[in-house]
Amino acid sequence: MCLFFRILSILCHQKPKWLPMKKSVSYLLILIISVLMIECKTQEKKAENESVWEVDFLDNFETFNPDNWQDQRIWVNNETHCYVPDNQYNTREVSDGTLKLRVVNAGKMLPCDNFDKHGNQHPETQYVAGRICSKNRKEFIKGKWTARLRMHSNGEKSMFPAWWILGAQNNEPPVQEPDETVCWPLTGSGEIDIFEHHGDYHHDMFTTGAIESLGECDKSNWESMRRNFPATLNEFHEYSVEWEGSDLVYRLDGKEIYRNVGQGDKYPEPMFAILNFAKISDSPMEGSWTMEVDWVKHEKRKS
Ligand SMILES: [Ca+2]
Ligand SMILES: [Ca+2]
Repeated sequence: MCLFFRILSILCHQKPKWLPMKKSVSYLLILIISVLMIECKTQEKKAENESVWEVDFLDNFETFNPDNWQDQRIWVNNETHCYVPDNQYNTREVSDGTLKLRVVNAGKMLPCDNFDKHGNQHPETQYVAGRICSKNRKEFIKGKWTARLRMHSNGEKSMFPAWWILGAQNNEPPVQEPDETVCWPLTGSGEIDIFEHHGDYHHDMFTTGAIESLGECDKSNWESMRRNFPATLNEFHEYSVEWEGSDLVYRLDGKEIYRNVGQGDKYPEPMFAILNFAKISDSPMEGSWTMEVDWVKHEKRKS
């Protein structure tokens, strides 16, 4: 039974000698009951969550675990940075229980081995960045994906960090298995963005929602199902998406903020997770930008 009922029961059967005024006792009781009711509700919510979901993947980032993640070198969106592997230039640091993904100004022009989907090689650049994916490591059909993360700064021009999931048959690098042949954003290569921050337009704001496929390679509507929401980006928050019936439900710290009604069944494929920090436009930057991730989790519904 909830703690609330136990304490209330004790209070109702004991006369408090240290409070002579009947009125004061009433006020105190009301206050205590209110606090306990909130506590009771929180406990019930937690119990409800535990009865619905079962964790089948959790990475707390105590180390960089190659069974869960691989570096992803790819050139998309005409971005000016180069993704580099193995924490080069401190772009993918794991320390003190968190992952730090960074964009870093290396201070000199560097060659880049990133290729776009048409086989074009990225030109030399002074900007390097971190990007990891769970492709061919941890892939799940539906369920619930959550990450706890924060930015070290936000709202600066060209910042483009993201936490998102992508269909496992996506045909972009790295292609490691024969069935990775489906072009973005068709089914098998669908995209759901859980957290994305565009520093050119937003301050303390993030975007969440699915990308609508228009049924052809590279044809999408990225506005129809995505929305912007306020959040204190330099504090840790939990950002999640889950399949509920045929809906996709988006939560900030467990509270529903948005829903793609009837869209869940359009993403029936196994999906993998991506965490990356991109630099989306030509605006210059100095030093480094950091996105810090405490953990990533996938849960499945208990049958
Ligand atoms: Ca695969
Ligand atoms: Ca952690």
